[in-house]
Amino acid sequence: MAGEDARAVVPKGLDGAGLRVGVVRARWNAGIVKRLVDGVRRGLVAAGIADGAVVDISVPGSFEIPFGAKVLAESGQVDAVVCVGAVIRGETSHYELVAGECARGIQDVQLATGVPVAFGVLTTEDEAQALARSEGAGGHNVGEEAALVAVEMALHARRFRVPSSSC
Ligand code: DLZ
Repeated sequence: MAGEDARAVVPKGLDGAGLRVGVVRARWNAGIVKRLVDGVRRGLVAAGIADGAVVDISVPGSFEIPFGAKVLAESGQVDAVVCVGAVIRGETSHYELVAGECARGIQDVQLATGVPVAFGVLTTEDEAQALARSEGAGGHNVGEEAALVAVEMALHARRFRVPSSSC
């Protein structure tokens, strides 16, 4: 079983000042998603990104998250997108479809647009697991982790992007 050290260590001094970030959140499992959104805000603030640099949209469910991310990524208004949602396994085959298409779609959007899109979507067996991965300050919160991933990847993109004036 993987322990705490299985998770990515956040690079020291991650500084997102000047970056603009879009957040896409699903309205299914709204209570869990609210906890993830709170985590996203904590992560962005920790990386030096103020609320004014964040644009937030909601979509019906996690299946719609990739489309929301695409709209934001193509808007030219954000340097990275953070996606949050919660897909909780029930008695339905929808779980595989919704979770799988959400993950695939998010990867497609970031590779197609060149705008990093972080996967802060919980895919869990039950609500207890979802609660354990969306904790408050100091606890484990996948939204907070995704916010820091978005900042890190946006900094990589900014560092290696060819300035348009040199084309
Ligand atoms: C349909 C559905 C189901 C069964 N479960 C979830 C879920 O656990 N989490 C979630 O975010 N969305 C779920 N949805 C809704 C789909 O994401 C989508 O909104 C609808 O199928 C309409 O396209």
